Amino acid sequence: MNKIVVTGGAGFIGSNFVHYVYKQRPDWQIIVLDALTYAGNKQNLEGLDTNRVSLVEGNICDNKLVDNLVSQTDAVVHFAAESHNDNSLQSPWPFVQSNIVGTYTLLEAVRKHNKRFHHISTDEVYGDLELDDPNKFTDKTPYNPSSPYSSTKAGSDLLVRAWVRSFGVKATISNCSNNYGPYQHVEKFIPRQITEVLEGRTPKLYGTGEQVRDWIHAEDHSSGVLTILENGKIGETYLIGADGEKNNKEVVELILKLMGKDITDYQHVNDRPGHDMRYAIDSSKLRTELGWTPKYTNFTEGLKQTIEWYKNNPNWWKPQKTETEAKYAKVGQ
Ligand code: NAD
Ligand code: TDX
Repeated sequence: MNKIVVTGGAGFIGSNFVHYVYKQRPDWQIIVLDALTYAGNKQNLEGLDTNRVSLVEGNICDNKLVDNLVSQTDAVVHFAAESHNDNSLQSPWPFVQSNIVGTYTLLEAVRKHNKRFHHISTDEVYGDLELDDPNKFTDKTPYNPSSPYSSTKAGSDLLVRAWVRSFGVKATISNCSNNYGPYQHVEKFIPRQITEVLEGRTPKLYGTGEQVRDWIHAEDHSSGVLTILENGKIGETYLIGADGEKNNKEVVELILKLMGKDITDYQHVNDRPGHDMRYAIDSSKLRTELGWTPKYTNFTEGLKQTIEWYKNNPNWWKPQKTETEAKYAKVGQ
C-alpha cells in the first residue's frame, strides 16, 4: 500500500492523520478529498510537500469524482463528515447527506474497484453510560445513538458492515472517543474554552458540567487508525481510546489553571438537548490484538501543548471565532 485517499483530510483529525502518515510512511502518496466546508481549512496541510500530498477540493457525494479518485488508489481512509452535535440539532440535513449518502458513495466506489476501506467513526454510536456504570463501550455494545449526528454516524457504520458481508468489501471500522489537539475548530469544547480565555471572556459550561468525555490526543487516534489500516482484520471493528475520562467541569478548571486564571471563573449556559452523560472506551482489543498503545497518557501535558498551539496560531482560529460565538449566542450557549 503506498497511495491512499484521505477524505476529510483538511479537517481536524483528518489533517492530523495526514501529518502523521507523512512522517511515518515517507514513501506514501496521499490524496486528500475534502469539500472545504466551514470545518475544512487548506492551511491545515501547509508545509507538506505537494509532490506527496495533493488536495482535491470536492464532495464525497460526487460519485463521478469519487469513482475516479478511488480507481487510482490502494486504499481509502474515510474521515469526512459533519462532526458537531450542536449543529446537528439546528440543521440535521447536511449530516444525513455527508455522513450517510457520502459513505454510501465511497462504499460503492471501493466495491467497484476492489479497494481497501477504513471507516472512521465515533463512540457516540453506542449512546451514553451512567456516571457509575462499571462497564465501558466495546465493539459488542449495542448501537443506541442519541443525536442526529451520532445516528448518522451509526447509519454509516451499518452501511460499512453490510457492504463487507454482502459484497465482500475489504473494510474495517474504528470508533474513537473525544479528540483534542491542534487544528480543532473553535466550535468544539476544548478550543472554544481556550479561545474564550484568550479573548478575555470566560469558559461556557453546558448545564451542570458533570458530563464525562474520554479524551484522546488526535495523534494517538492517528496511530490507531494507521495500525488498523495496515494490520486490522477485514470486517472487524476496533475501539480507540486512551483511558482519559474527565468531566467537563474538571476540564474547564484545568484549562483555567493552565492559563493562569482563577479556576472558578467560568459560567453555566443552557444545556444541550439530549446531552449524553458519559462516554468510556475499552480499547483492549486494539491493544492486545494489534499491539497499539497511546503516546499521550498525560492529559495535562497534552492540554498544555494544545493551549500553546492556540496561543501561537491566532491567525488560524480568529476568522472562525466571531461567527461561531454568534451561533451559540442565539441558543443561549
Ligand atoms: P471536522 O469537522 O473537523 O472535519 C471534517 C472534514 O470533512 C472537514 O475538512 C470538511 O470540509 C470535510 N467534509 C465534510 N463534509 C464533506 C463532504 N460531503 N465531502 C467532502 N468533505 C467533507 O471533523 P473531525 O472532528 O476532524 O472528525 C473527523 C472524523 O472523525 C468524523 O468522521 C468524525 O465523526 C470522527 N470522530 C471525531 C471525533 C472528535 O472528537 N472530533 C471523535 C471520534 C470520531
Ligand atoms: O461550549 C461548550 N460547553 C460544553 O460544556 C461545548 C462546545 C461543549 N460542551 C460540552 C458538551 C459535551 O459534553 O463538552 C462536551 C464535549 O463537547 P463537544 O466538543 O461538542 O464534543 P461531543 O459532543 O462530545 O462530540 C465529540 O466527540 C465525539 C466530537 O465533536 C464528535 O465528532 C465525536 O464523534
